[in-house]
Amino acid sequence: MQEPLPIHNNTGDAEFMAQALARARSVIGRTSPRPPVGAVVVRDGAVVGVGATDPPYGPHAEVNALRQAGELSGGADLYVTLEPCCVTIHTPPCTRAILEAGIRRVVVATLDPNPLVAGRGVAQLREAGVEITVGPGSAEAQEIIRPFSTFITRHRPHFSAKWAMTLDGKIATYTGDAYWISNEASRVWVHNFREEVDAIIIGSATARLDDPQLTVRLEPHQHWYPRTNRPGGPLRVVVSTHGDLPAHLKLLQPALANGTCIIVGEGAPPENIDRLRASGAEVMRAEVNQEGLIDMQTLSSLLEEKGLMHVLIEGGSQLLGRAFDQRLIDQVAAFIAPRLIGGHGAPSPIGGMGLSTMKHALTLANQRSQIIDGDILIQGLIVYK
Ligand code: AOF
Ligand code: ZN
Repeated sequence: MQEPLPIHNNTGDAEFMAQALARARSVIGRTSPRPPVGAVVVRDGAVVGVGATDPPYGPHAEVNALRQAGELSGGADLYVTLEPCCVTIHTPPCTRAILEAGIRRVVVATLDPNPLVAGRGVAQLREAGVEITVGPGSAEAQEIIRPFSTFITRHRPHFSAKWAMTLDGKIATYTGDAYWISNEASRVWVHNFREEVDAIIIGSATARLDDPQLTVRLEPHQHWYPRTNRPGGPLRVVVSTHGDLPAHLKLLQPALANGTCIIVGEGAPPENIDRLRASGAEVMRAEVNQEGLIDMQTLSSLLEEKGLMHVLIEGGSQLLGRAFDQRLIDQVAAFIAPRLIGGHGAPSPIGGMGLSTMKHALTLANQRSQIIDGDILIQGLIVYK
């Protein structure tokens, strides 16, 4: 009599993938320029190994999970939030590690948008006789790697824009006061978002008026979920064509200058550059356009060269306007606070040239709206036509 085929119960796929996704989330903002990935090794219905992508250029998620599982990997199932890689870029291919460990089945949430992998990873494993399932948790997995997808396919960072405006559409009063528009709970939301990005960028007017710190300030209980530690937080970037930022700014004090990068125009006076460097900040020069402003495409390339996958533009109106005009904003998080201030001199979130007709107005995909303690938060991906 032939031995009956083993019955594999795959109903746990969603549950185990959820664990892998939680691992991936814990390293968002810590892996650039590589995607944050999570992996879980399951044997006889029990988790025997977990792993996430290390900071560059340590092991990938799969290798960390397989190492933890050790001998127990033989015949086990692997849940991974991104298709295992099959090429050596900085680390050996995960497909090889999976085959060497004797994994029986691999459950993948989504394929790798990297053109060097893009389906070849799962094809290689399938050919070697590994059972493959693609799909559980795909929506969440794609959301987690969205900045990486933009970065690897468009060769530029994924730009998110965040602003808080009053009910009458202003981001500051006519005198420039903006403390505070949104409420405290909304600001906690912003700090959680900052936790996930690689850099925060602002224009020089915002740097002067708001004198922000651009750091992540969260009490332990305010975190959305557990994250691995990230010394230094996101890189702070200020765009200042002339490099003439006042020396008293918080960003230029010893505690913050290290980890702050000032992007100046190629014609910025050398004494300004020297002064900024003396504060401890990094200074980079960028081309300027015909209007004498730093060219946004050059700016984007500089940030890409620094390996920054996700850059959050926190204003102001001018910088967001120029990014919008150049079709660089990929995603928005806009807070609308139930406050009114009026004034034709009070700025709105996006300046720049703008669009001439409503017919051309850009819309949002994956739109999400929520109320945070009375403020309204609208999020979405910008659809360019
Ligand atoms: C995986 N697991 O955890 C990650 C993957 O420069 P390297 O050698 O680290 O390779 C980076 C590429 O590997 C990256 O572009 C993406 O295609 C993939 N990332 N793959 O199997 C992981 N982070
Ligand atoms: Zn890999």
